[in-house]
Amino acid sequence: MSVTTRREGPIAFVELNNPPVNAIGLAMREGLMAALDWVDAQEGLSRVVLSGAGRAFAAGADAREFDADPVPPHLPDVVARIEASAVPWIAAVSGVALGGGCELLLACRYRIAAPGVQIGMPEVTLGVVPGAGGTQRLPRLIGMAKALDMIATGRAVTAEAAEAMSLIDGIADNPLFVASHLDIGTMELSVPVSDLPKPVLDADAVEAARALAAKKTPNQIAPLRAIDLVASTADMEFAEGMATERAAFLTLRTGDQARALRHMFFAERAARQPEWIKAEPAPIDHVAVVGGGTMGAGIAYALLNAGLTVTLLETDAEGVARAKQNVAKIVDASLKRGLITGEGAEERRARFTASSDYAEAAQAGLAIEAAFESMEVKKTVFAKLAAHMAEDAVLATNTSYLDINEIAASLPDPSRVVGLHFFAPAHIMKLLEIVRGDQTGERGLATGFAVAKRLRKVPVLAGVCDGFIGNRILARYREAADTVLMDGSTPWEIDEAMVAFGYAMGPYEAQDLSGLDIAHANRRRQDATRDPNRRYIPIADRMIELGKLGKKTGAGWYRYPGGNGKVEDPIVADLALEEAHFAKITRRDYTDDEIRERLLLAMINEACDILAEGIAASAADVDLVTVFGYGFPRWRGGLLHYADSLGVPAIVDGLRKLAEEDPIAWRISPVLETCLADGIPIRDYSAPGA
Ligand code: T1G
Repeated sequence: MSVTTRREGPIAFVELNNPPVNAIGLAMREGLMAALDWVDAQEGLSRVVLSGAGRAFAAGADAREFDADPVPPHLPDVVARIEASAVPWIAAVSGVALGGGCELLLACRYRIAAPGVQIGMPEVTLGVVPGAGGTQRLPRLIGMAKALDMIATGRAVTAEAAEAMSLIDGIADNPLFVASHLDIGTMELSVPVSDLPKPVLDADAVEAARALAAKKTPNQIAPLRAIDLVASTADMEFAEGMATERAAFLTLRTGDQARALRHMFFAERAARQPEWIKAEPAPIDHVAVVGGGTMGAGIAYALLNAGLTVTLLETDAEGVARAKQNVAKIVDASLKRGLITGEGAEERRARFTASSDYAEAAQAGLAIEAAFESMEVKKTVFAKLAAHMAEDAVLATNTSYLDINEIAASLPDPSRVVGLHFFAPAHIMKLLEIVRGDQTGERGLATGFAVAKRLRKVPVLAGVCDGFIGNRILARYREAADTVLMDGSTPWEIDEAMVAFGYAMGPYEAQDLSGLDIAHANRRRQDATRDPNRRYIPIADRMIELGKLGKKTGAGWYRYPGGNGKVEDPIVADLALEEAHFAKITRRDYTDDEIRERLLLAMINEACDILAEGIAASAADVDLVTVFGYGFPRWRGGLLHYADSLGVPAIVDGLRKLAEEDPIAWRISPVLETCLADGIPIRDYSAPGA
């Protein structure tokens, strides 16, 4: 039952009940209409108290319905009936009241909330605008500036903030009790919000909202549309405003951006431990981290942030001191940014120790190795961990590229080894690749998913290959970029083309941040297995020879005078010209579209091979990796959701044309051939035997 009704004397109770978060689907809208009919049929009611069962008031409209045509009763009509009810509706809010849930609030004549609630209109995060009167009622109730901030950013507000802006009328530990004991007879109920005067146009706030949207959500349509709708309330009559809002909502929800953002919303929630993993995870209350460098310190802090106890292991006293300093720096930075309190910092410090004595980690149920990227170093570390920790402790490596099968094979029990690939900065980036070695046992995998859940990371199961899912795709992205660079472009033209696509930064600026030496080490590691017939672009190697390692050396693909903003470097442009000359290449200009086509098709092609090999379990997993680990624009839905929006035929056509230039580099993935032959999107492909 989605809506339950009951009566106690003159008080009617209507409860939203669609676990887990009272998403407002068709059944709930029908239930509310039935409740309104029931209320209308009652005699002697003083009020209707509206509440939500469980941990939410209502999480908003059921986004799973947005792909289908809307089915009446429509939520704006339900909201309008509540607002027009002869018997005043009183909202008793606990948990969250988001989107349509907040719009139900606005239909009520009095709103009381519990401490700790979150009230907001996050529709733009799903690529739509409020569709049940939010853009019309909210500015009337709280003013244009505050309504713009909530609706254009999707940011929720606390009970206190909501009360301060008159979005709610009061805060109480037991809102249901207070709502049912209000002295309706004497108190002044708010007039129906839609009857409130139009808000005054706050042109500065509108301009500020547009500027913020351009900065925070570039290329996204919904925030700008929402701003227009809120701004128009200054002179548009309510009914006209409602019609305009509804039309905007219906148009946006079937658009590419809304489909992409909905895809990401649900893919992120579906990213959890697969059913087939039955084993119990190792205890993770106490975790050993090996290596106190950037990654190790970031991982340690992520664990501390999740309330876990961390023993960080280093090789010697100097390493221990460096590790302590690195972790302390992160704690202090979090403190300075107000992310944690002084007490929180102390509490984290109390759960952190660093030592060169592996015996101090003997009680830990899990170890995460983040030592130097050398196979010999890792084998030594794992031998010491195995010697000091319980036999059933899970031993994880954070390696980005090295073969975890080889690490595992060096231990008596290889089943306890799993890859936990964090992304820098490890305490901020949400992606966690859980790498399943040939021998990795279910306990190791279950432990990886348990860590992801505890740290609120997005877990993606990956098979063992060079670079797993994300770095393998990244390698192709960079190779395609270097090829375009060699054949006629510049790092800044290529970066600009990809920023225009929606990346926060292009491949060259990104590499300057991470350091060119990492990719260089990987190219050297791959020398022995590289296809001699595959084109090799030597420009990046020349950069290393010139000591241009990136921002950390003051110069990489760009120069960073004084360590600040990036400046195009003519030396780099000349380097490309020189290498092209040596290779007897006739360079040409590349348009932004040509650059984007090459870099995106290279990644799509590689991602399809990753699906074929079972390295990734689904296209949605590849989307999670590219968005949460590599900055692929979320509003495009991730790499393969974007590919499917292009369509397999167009992708295959594009690759075939590029293959005429270079058949080896542009060999078409068999997955694309299969999808083309079967007429299916990539998301419907399943690897043989999957
Ligand atoms: N629609 C459908 N399913 C939803 C949902 C929604 N709006 N919100 C949550 N779920 C599912 C979710 O997929 C998961 O399912 C389960 O509920 C628990 O969610 C007309 C047009 C409320 C803060 O954008 O922000 O209203 O995986 O894992 O971490 O103007 O869910 O268990 O099968 O996220 O405690 C606007 C979206 C909609 C809010 C709870 N509302 N939801 O977080 O649990 S558009 C939103 C959230 C709209 C109107 C417009 C969070 C949460 P499963 P969870 P959580």
